[in-house]
Amino acid sequence: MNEAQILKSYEIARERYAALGVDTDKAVETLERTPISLHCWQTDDVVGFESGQALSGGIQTTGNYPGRARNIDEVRSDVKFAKSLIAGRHRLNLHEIYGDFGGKFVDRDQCGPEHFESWIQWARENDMKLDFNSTSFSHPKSGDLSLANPDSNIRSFWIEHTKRCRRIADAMGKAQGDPCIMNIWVHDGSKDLTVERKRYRELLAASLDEILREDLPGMKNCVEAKLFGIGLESYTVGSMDFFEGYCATRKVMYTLDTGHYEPTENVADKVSALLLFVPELMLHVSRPVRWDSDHVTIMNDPTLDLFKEIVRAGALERAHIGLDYFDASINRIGAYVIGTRATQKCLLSALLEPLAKLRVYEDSGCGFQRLALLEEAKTLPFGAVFDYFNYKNGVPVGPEFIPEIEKYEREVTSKR
Ligand code: RNT
Ligand code: ZN
Repeated sequence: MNEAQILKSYEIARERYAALGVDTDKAVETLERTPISLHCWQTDDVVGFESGQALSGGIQTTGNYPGRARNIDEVRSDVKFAKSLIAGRHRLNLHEIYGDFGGKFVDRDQCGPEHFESWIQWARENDMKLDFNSTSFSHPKSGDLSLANPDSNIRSFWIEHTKRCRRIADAMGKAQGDPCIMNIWVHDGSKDLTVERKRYRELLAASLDEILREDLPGMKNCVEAKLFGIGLESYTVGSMDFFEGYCATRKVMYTLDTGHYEPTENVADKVSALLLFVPELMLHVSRPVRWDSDHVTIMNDPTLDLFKEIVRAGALERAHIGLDYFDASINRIGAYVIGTRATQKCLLSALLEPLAKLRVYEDSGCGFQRLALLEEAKTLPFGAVFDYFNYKNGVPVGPEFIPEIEKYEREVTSKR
């Protein structure tokens, strides 16, 4: 598409939306200033730089497409390249195992802000802010239980790790002048029947209370609920009910991973209910296929509905957008870019909903009119607005990013 076509299509789209009371310029501006936290782990199949331990903790990547990032320089290069194909200013979400350990083995109870100095500097140079995650999987002490382990030695090890991670996040937040959001996800659960459901949950709550005790104003905490893990199918300590209660009583941000619910559950419906009782949401936008398979995010109905619910709830400021998928079966940078652009498409589509008019219909009991407009909104010239957004921000429009990724593969990732 050439410039004239993009602008002409956008002009027409702007008028079509304006006729329904929607300001497309405003929607584009909102999209531009809404950061997406890019998950560094899409570049290397969640391996990190600690010791190359096999992925454990109930999560799994499938596929072995060539070109995985093998070290800190390759991860940085891939993130930087992916970012160049995505409009807007974004954040980078790091896990503890991605520290700059300088070739030395640094155990999880030894990590500190010094291992993330170079990331803080790199992020500043590349105009990104950092988010963070403690890492309790892929370690000899991970087992089936970490923060909920009845063995106080193992439990203390993970409490110490998570406390240190909070201090790292605090240092990041202070350095970037904006709170670093740190996610705590633990895989704790049981493969087979357990008669100690309550006991493990008591332990998890107590461990978290201890971890969160230190006042660290440079960071914000979020905790992630889950349905089940591979090899941990019968019981998950940190279930949705557990974390809903925990977040509501402790006033902690809830991490809503779209792959962590029953396959027929409506994840979008949770937004308004949770936001009445928890302070904020962290989203892990993913795509479950039959299970928590972490397929690449696409513009599908569940994701569109999720963002519509956030916009309808007026909750864009209280819902932080992060990605969480790991596909190793296709070009990983391609997967990164498809998923991030798809997330932006879903948010834009939500921002372009003729909400004021729909609400008037709803308030006056006009059920047919409301359904008709919801249907018609689906075929409005959304694509022209998304193309304009990318054009305006100097990134490839439409499928133009495909050859760019092919070139990077030829020149960089295929040589690894
Ligand atoms: C696992 C959780 C968690 C991880 C990342 C790597 O089921 O979704 O968020 O995917 O921390
Ligand atoms: Zn997640």
